[in-house]
Amino acid sequence: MSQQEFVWWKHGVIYQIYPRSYKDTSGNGTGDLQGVIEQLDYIAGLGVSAIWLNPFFSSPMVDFGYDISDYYMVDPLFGNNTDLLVLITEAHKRNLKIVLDMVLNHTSDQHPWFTEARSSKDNPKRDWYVWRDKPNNWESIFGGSAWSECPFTGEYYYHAFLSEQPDLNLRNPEVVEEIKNIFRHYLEMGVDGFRLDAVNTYFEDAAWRNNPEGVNSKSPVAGQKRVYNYDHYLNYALLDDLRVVMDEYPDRMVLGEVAREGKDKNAWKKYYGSCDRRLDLVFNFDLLHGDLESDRFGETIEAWENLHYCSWPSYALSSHDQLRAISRAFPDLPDCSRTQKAMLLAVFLLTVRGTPFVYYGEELGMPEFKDLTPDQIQDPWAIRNDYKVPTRDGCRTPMIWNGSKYAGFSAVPPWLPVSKDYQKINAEVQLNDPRSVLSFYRQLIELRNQTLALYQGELELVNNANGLLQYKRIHEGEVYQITLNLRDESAAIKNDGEVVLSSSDGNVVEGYGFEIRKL
Ligand code: ISL
Repeated sequence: MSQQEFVWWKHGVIYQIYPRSYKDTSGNGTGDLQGVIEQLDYIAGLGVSAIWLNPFFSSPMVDFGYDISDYYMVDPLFGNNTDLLVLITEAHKRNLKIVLDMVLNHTSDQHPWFTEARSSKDNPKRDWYVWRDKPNNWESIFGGSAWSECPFTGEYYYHAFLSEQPDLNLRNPEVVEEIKNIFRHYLEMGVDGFRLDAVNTYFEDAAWRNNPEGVNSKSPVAGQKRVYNYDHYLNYALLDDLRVVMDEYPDRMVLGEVAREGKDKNAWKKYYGSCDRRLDLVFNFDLLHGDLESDRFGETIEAWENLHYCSWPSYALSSHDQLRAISRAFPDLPDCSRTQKAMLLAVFLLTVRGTPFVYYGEELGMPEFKDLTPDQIQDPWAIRNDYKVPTRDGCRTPMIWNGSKYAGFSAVPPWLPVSKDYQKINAEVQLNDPRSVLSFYRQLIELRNQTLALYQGELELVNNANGLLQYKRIHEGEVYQITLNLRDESAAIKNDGEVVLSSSDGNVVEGYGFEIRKL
């Protein structure tokens, strides 16, 4: 592979780790940074290029780290600042980049900035947050009003998420300066990039206009169309400003989460900016929600291929916020092994044009934990909405390392239960089985890393009808054809070229089978 042509965040695979659930070395039932360090050889063995870690900074953990109370400190639950330095150094030794999750929309209500700000109207930190003397009709994404009354001053502060997550006032230049300091602090330390949380919620309408009520939301707890507190034009300006800081350092990447799906990609375009790279990547929700009906894969490809050529696509099928793909895919699939389903999803994710995100455990075909009991549920979103929304805990259960008690994740009962079938589906078993999902991921990522057409080539959609998805990846004279049979019926396909990877022998791709062919 020519290193010059291989841009890590574009062509490599990004592996997402929810540190709380990866590996517990301290014996408290939650994962930690030492646990990630211990598993770096395993991660490097996958062939991925980078690790994105969900937040591990000081936090009261009301939203499991998305409520930060000190941006400069690792929370003791996860270790200490030295562990982070070791993690960066050890990852780099293995050619792995490190991407940190930066929550800039809000802090914890326990952050000293907020405890100061709320203490009085004339506190110097007052203007670091968003205040108003009376609420408007904006709803929190997590349910209820987006405004909470401050007991000390009688004013209301705005929170797009939980009341414990007050929104920062990003119109205040002092706040932006501080964010730049945080960025530089970690960039100096050697961090390779940031995943910016919820970038579409950064700014709100300055006139506080009410949102139109009750339309167009799939959420059972937040029904209004967020016209005045989403996608504000200042969001883009802030991202441009932060880009300047990123560019002070070579080869760094900035990825923004935009929790949206759909064919209209105009909103995404703005987050990418022009070819000046506002955001390098936008983490979208196209294939993260709902059932994965066969047409959605091809339709999603089409939509992304129609976007401006500078907007490099990204694809994720699973994350820490949504049901794991293996459990969402093809719900009425008859009698077909989970192993092959997981491989089929992997072929899509790892051969489509764009940056693939692999969520920890996905490489094992790790399922969603579906029937958590109310006393096991930890997710504040689910709990505060009386379990009317699907809990996000089911996709956050511990990594399944081996068949020992607690799946080798921890020596003590973990913060969430381990998958019921962990004795069959776990990393150790699969490392020793050449036909396992894990072996398949390793093989496929290696193929991808070595094949310009697969990691960088143009994409040409050949077929997207009746559950048969075919596309070509083309780089100069090199052409690969990918076939995904997303239905329960065999498909005869043309047998030109040479089969590189296939679920079956011969010229028929069986139901839910796949094939990669070099033409
Ligand atoms: O989790 C969701 C409901 O399914 C999403 O809509 C989520 O609110 C959105 O993706 C923003 O998520 C991010 O910020 C949240 C945090 O709870 C999520 O874990 C994080 O990914 C607040 O910081």
